[in-house]
Amino acid sequence: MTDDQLKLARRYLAQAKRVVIFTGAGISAESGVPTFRGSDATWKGMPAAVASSLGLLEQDLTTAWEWFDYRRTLLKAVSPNAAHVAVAQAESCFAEFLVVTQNVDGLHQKAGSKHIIELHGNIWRGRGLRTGKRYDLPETPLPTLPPRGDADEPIRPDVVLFGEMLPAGAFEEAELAAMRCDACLVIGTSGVVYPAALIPLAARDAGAAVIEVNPEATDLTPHVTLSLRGRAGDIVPQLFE
Ligand code: BV8
Repeated sequence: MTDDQLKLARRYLAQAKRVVIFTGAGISAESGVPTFRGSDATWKGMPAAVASSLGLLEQDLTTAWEWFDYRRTLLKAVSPNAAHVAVAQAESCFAEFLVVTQNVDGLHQKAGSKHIIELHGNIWRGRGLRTGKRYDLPETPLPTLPPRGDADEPIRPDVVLFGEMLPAGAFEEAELAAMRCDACLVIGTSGVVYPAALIPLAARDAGAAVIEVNPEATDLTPHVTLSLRGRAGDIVPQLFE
């Protein structure tokens, strides 16, 4: 990232009244959370996209929970990084400010962000298989797999698996915010997962400045206003200074 690019990005944000922050696994990388498509993205020989698939959960709920509870134990030890904190602190500086995240790690909440849409759910919650009732599951490792809810109903992770619909209304609410915003900051996503990846494109189509922060070029790079090469923890705090 050059000084001129940083100045331009800061100007776009300074002039914005309504901001959407769209995040992916990369914003949590510097907290020590493995990304999905990095070299570390396999578990028991399965790629993350298989371990996080509806097929595996339907076939073997216990193994699906072993995968999710393994990630929960990793997450228990990590904290939000400078990028999460900068995003949380920026919230009060704008008339409208919304975090739209693909992540399920809860680190935006931990950093203090208040206005968040979790497009893919949250790894710290479960959902009853029969009733759909949601349960907070803060304890990890879980005492029994799968965890049980009221009337001993089995509980599944309250996350959106590959092949599943997003939570009712979440995508639509995020898309509306993207179409209204003046600036959309895209942090740490490869832009390959749909329909989530449509959010920054909706912002661009509605005339917003779309600024990407990523050490690498991504599928979204050709569509953004400005692509800042570098790590979220280094760049994002500078954008809101
Ligand atoms: C749907 C929750 C339709 C679970 C996640 C074939 C079969 C089945 C489905 C499909 C298929 N082909 C296409 C699909 C659709 C599929 C999809 O898009 N697949 C992709 C992979 C091709 N989408 C779905 O299945 C979605 N549902 O389509 O339903 C439907 C219609 C009718 C009826 C029924 C269904 C649901 C998708 C949601 C999946 N769940 N998470 C869990 O966490 O286990 S998505 C998962 O990937 C995570 O949430 C993750 O965040 C997300 C997206 O990935 P990224 O966040 O971008 O992470 P990635 O590792 O890819 O990239 C990290 C980036 O960070 C990199 O660019 C890297 O350079 C950068 N980075 C690294 N370090 C840093 C950094 N950036 C900044 N700073 C750093 N330090």
